[in-house]
Formats: sequence, C-alpha cells, structure tokens
Amino acid sequence: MSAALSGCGPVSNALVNNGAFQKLLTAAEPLNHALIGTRGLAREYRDGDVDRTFRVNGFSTPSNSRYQTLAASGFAGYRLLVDGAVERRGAFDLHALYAMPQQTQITRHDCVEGWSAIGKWSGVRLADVLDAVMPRGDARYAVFHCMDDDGQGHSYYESLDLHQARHPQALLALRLNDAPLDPDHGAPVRLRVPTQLGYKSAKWIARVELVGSFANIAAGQGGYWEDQGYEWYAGI
Ligand SMILES: Nc1nc2c(c(=O)[nH]1)N[C@H]1C(S)=C(S)[C@@H](COP(=O)(O)O)O[C@H]1N2
Ligand SMILES: [Mo]
Repeated sequence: MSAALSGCGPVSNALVNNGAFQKLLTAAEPLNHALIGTRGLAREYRDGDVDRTFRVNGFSTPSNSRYQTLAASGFAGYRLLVDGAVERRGAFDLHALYAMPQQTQITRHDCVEGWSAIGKWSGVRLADVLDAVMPRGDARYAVFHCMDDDGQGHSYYESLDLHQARHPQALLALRLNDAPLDPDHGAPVRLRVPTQLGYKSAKWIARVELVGSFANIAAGQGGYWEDQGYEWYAGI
C-alpha cells in the first residue's frame, strides 16, 4: 500500500466523493460558523477520560535524513521557523518554546475517518507565537509546513486563518499525556486544533509561514487534503 493510500486516505476519499456527505458538510458549514464561529470552545475533559493509547494516523513518521538527524539529537538542532508576512521573523528552538507560558488541554481529536481519541496536550498557544513575530497587516493565514510527504513529492501542509490561529485552544503541542511528543505523534512540534477535524492538526511542523493568500502554495487549496477535495473549513 502506498503512503498516499494510508491513514486519511481511501475511506475519507470515499466520504468526500459521497454526495450525501458533501451535502451534509455544505449544510453544516454556515451553522457551524454561526453557532461555534471561531470563538466557541471545544469541550475539555478530565484526566480519567484520557485514552491510554492514542491512535497514530496519517503519513508515516518522516524517514528522511533531515528528520532522522534531528530526532537522533533529541531535536537539539530543531528550529521552528516563523516567517513570511511578519515584522520579526522567528526561529524558536525547544528551549525557547518551553520557556513560553505552557497550556494544557484534555480534548478530543476527531478524524474524518470516523474515530476519535482523547489526549492530554501541552504546549504553547499559537497566539503567543504569533504575538512574538508580529504579523503584518497583510497577513491573513498561517501556513504550517511539515517534514513528511506522501512519497510522491507532495509535502503535508495545512493552514488556518488568523482568527482560527488565535483561538484560545489552538496549540503548538510539545507534549502528549505528560511526556514529550513522540515521533509518531508529530515530534517535536505539532498543531492541536480541537475545534476542527483531525487533518487540520498538522504533525512534524518545520515552519509557519504567514501569507496573504495560499493560492500559490502547492495546489492552492490551503492544505494537503484540501488539495484532494476536503473542505478547508473543518469546524466540528
Ligand atoms: N504532517 C502530517 N500531519 C498530519 C497528518 C499527516 O499525514 N501528516 N495526518 C492528519 C490526520 S488525517 C490525523 S487524523 C492526525 C492523526 O494524528 P495522530 O497520529 O496523532 O493520531 O494527524 C493529522 N496531521
Ligand atoms: Mo484524520
């Protein structure tokens, strides 16, 4: 089985191509915007609700030498680059990220394939990182560039508009269930957006690029799966 057919692959494509499901998404979209918007909070759970094993899904943990070298050093050489339409581009190592205020959330991850898992996530609010780099007036989206790919030359990426990115629960997660994020769950830094479907929660983030438009990135739909036909707005 090729990488492109694993994880959020064939099942979800079947859903995306399913007319009734499409109609449901289209019908639910304005409703979600109205009821939840970008300010509503995802439910937070208690310690006892946390699933002991959090399923691993999506593309394989990057096997390229860049990622493997970083992992071998405990990500000592890792820098989260934050650039593009910003006043002060940033390069945050893990010490810098851990030195910022840490938020913990116990929230449920909902994959479009139909499974969910509750995890305890800790890390830095994306809003705090944005404040540090000061987005310019022309910045509208944060694009998350990841270190994995589908084996056919297409890297995983995702995007949020800056309202979604400043949502109080939008987290750059460094830890899962009281331990440093493991490689399979997106080490060293992944996104957690509990108000949106799982494919928005990009793993293995190398760079956050602030842009006015994502039309010129990859196939122009704002994310790897969006380029295959998924909805860009994945609110739940
Ligand atoms: N970089 C990257 N991020 C990704 C994916 C991926 O394939 N690559 N898959 C997405 C999907 S569809 C899901 S459901 C979750 C799975 O996260 P988990 O492995 O921690 O369960 O990661 C999301 N983020
Ligand atoms: Mo998913």
